[in-house]
Amino acid sequence: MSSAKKVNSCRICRSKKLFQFLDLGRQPIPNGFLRKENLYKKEFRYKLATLFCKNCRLVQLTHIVRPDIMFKNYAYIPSGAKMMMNNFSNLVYAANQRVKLSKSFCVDIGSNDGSLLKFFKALDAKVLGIDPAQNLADVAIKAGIPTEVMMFDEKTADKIVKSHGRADIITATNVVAHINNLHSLFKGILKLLKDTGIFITEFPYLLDLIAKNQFDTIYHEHLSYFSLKPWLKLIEGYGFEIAEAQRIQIHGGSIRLTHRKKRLKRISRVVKYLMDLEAKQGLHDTQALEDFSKRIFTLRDELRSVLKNLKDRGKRVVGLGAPAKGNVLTNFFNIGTETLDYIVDSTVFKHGLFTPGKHIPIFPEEKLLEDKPDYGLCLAWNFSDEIIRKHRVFQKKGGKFIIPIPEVRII
Ligand code: JHZ
Ligand code: ZN
Repeated sequence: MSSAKKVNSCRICRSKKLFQFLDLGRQPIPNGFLRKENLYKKEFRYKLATLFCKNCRLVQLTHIVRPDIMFKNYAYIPSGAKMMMNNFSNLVYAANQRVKLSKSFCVDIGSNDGSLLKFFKALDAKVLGIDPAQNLADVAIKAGIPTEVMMFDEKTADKIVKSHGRADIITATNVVAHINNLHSLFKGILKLLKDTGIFITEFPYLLDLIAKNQFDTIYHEHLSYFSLKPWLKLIEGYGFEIAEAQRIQIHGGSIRLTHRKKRLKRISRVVKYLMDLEAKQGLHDTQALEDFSKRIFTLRDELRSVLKNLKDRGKRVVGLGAPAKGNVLTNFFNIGTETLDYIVDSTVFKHGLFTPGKHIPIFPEEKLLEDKPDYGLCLAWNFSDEIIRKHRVFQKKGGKFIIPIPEVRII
């Protein structure tokens, strides 16, 4: 496979009736943070645009960047945000209500630094992480979370069953959107999960993404943007049903789904309710998506004009958080070091690096208080409450926050 491949048919239903609705241009990979010595090198850029499948309604990217380019050495860890850890603890609490965790076997797909599995382990479950990023697996293993460095699919599922046996619980948080072959994923889950087992997943929910202008969640890593309608079609093909669906706050609005082997004749009331809501919001049609696209261009003009006004008045602005989504926003809105002096972020891995595309330097969060800029543009807007709380001394000393999404707000 060359470094990027064009999508010609839908990932779930194989239909070729694909409608393009938002074009974010050519962008570098979203977690492609750069070392200083590499800044002069040419960065690869890949088209970033979205398609809507008129048959099953799955929203998906027009191009797939080769996964090893994006995931072998990964800069993102969830454990830098308290909100993430609370969410994981909550997931494990809910799982424990369904399956007695003590002595059960839990496999986490996309296990990152082992943050989620630590909560399962604390309840005496046997755990195994699966992740293609060697740098993060090393961190997890050091922390006592056994981890296999691999991508999960039908073939690797066989290997895991052979060496570890079948699982009582499989989790996959913020990772199914990253997987191209969803059919191989589900074939793998069928092999690995016991008949009595449950599969829990979380992903950003398309309903929130569209309603709250979260265009910067759209990046090369996220190949699919799910609503329940296409998701249900996918899981029913593998004999699963949704035993529980819960909208959660994480990442600006996600959905947590608990699956089990199909028992009921009909879909549950909550799933039906959510699918009706999706239809009402126009997600099963193209109009709402086209309107969303237009709103993003208005948002771009608004944010650029607020920032220009501040710069004209001699104010100093920095970025708060260097998430992948921040790189989409700064690249698409064309906001670089002429506007943001630097970005502060809690992730040690990102310190001393520069953002892809705009080359904005990243520093530890302590710099904010030492340097006292006038404004902080909250690029990790999904954690804005936590970030504002953390930087209350900056605020007390006159610092202000700019929240760019869903619309520009100054606090
Ligand atoms: P955050 C993540 O994307 C990861 P990203 C992943 N790509 C995914 O699928 C989506 O979510 C849904 C920093 N921070 O989570 C830490 C502070 O500096 O929004 C992170 O670098 N101070 C798998 O990369 C960034 O912000 C703080 O107080 O778009 C947040 O990244 C807090 C709370 C965070 O992710
Ligand atoms: Zn489709």
